[in-house]
Formats: sequence, structure tokens, C-alpha cells
Amino acid sequence: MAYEHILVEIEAPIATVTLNRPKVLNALSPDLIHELTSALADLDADDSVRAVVLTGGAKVFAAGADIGDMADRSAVDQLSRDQTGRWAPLAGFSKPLIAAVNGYALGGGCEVALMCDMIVAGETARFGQPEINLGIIPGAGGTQRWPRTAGKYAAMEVMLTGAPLTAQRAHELGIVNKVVPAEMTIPVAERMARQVAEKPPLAARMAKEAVLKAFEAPLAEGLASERKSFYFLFATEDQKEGMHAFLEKRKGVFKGR
Ligand code: DAK
Repeated sequence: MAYEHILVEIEAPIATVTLNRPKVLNALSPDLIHELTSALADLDADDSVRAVVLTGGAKVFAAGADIGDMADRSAVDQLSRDQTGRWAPLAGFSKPLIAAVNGYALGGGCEVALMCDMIVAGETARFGQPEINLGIIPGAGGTQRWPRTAGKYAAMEVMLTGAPLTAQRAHELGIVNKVVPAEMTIPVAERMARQVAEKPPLAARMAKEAVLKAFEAPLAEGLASERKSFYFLFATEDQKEGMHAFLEKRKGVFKGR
């Protein structure tokens, strides 16, 4: 598929997806969202890809949903376009997904970053939910993912003041893994992706699934699910390879089987 609003670069075993509407600070138009989620669905199905970096490039991650597209829509328009379902290939992406954030990650842009599994931020990155300034609230998970990660009080501050947080503050609150000089954001995220891509992919997938379950399930259910995934992994070739490689003092070669 040819893309107009994103760039997709596959350098197996990783891929980098770049949001690419620089004139409007990568505002998330319906077409961009469609391209992004289609690309992610393809990458999820591509066995040569084991981890993905999502970025907006050197200057901006994304300044949110496209306000021009939303301004005159009715409530029924919003409902009938099923925008929530549209994010499923991102929120449900089965492989490790790392956001590389430079500049603004605002509104839907911040929510996209929060749907990723790890976030690398450039020193000048800014994370915020300014929807309140527009008379709305976050609509792609922000009100739920912020408090689950950064806690109630930081979440309230971000939602109610609309003021963005610095990369450093976001790091202190636990929504950013690493803060690096801006020119290093994408290389560092790609390095992390390569590190993760060396791991047995089925174990990576189950680890991701298990951690995400902690945000949704009661403890007993999460623990039961973790145990089943743990047992399941003993049915994989990669588990045999991983343990025998350790015993034979060599590096394991993992096939995702
Ligand atoms: N939409 C459309 N255009 C945008 C934009 C946006 N979100 N953000 C920036 N632009 C455009 C500007 O209009 C400007 O275009 P021109 O005037 O040059 O044609 C260009 O990008 C450069 O922006 P500025 O001139 O404003 O640049 P500055 O450096 O002065 O300011 C800024 C940067 C990021 C502080 C400022 O642009 C800004 O405040 N932007 C809006 C940020 C914002 O309010 N974001 C939240 C949008 S609401 C849903 C899921 C999610 C959502 C909705 C529904 N469902 C599942 C139902 C999400 C909602 C949102 O994200």
C-alpha cells in the first residue's frame, strides 16, 4: 500500500513508522489514522518484523486530532464514524511498540504515545491533553491511561489545566522510559527495538499481553492468565532453544515457534 501521510521503513527485524504531515504538526486526520492503523496491521502480520518504532520525526510527534476536521462535526457524526474502533490495530498491536517522541505529543498525539509500550523522549518533548481548551475531553484513552500510569493527581493536572508537561516531568511520573538529546530520540528507540527484537518473539508477545492485562484485570485473574502463558511457552521451540543455549553457553537463535 502506498502511503501519503506516513512513512514506513522496514529494516528487519525492526520497522519504523513516521507520521508525516509536518505542515500541520502531524495532526491526526482520519486519513492519517487509517494509514497508520493499516500499516500497523500489516506489520503485525509480517513475521520478519519483531518490534516497531513509532515516531513523528525530528520536530514534532503529533499535535492531536485534526481540529479542522472535527470543528463542525455533530455528536452523531462522531459516534457513527466509530473512531474508537479505528485505534484497535494500535492499542491491540501484538509486538513491542516503542514511541520516539520529539516536540509536541498533544491530545490524540499523546494518547497514541500512551498506547505504545515504551516511550523515548527528546529533551524538548512536551506531553499534554489540551482538549479542555477546545471544550472536549480526551477521546482515545487519555483519561484512563494517564491515571493508571502517572496517578490521579498528575492526570487531573494534565486534563484540567490543559498545560503540557516537559519530558523530564513525564519521566519522573513514569510515562517516559528515557529522556535523551533530541537528535538521539529515534536512534535510541531503534536501538531498544533491536534489543527487544533479538528476544524470542512469542515470549515478548506474552510478556506484553501479561503486563497490559494488569491494567484491566483483578490481580487473581491477571496471575492466572500469566501462569497459563508461562506454561504455554514450554510448548514452544524457542523455550527449548533459549534454555539449551544457556546451558551450552551460546547465544540462542529464536524462530518464533
Ligand atoms: N489540528 C489541525 N491543525 C493543527 C493542529 C491540530 N491539532 N495543531 C497544529 N495545527 C496546525 C496549525 O493550525 C498551523 O497551521 P497553519 O496555520 O500554518 O495553516 C500549523 O499546524 C502550525 O501550528 P502553529 O502555528 O499553531 O504552531 P505553534 O508552534 O505556534 O504552536 C501548538 C504549536 C502545538 C502549541 C499549537 O499548534 C496547538 O495548540 N495545536 C493544537 C493542539 C491541540 O489542541 N491538540 C488537541 C486536539 S483535540 C477521538 C480520539 C481522539 C481525539 C478525538 C476523538 N475519538 C476516538 C472519538 C483527539 C482529540 C484531540 O487531539
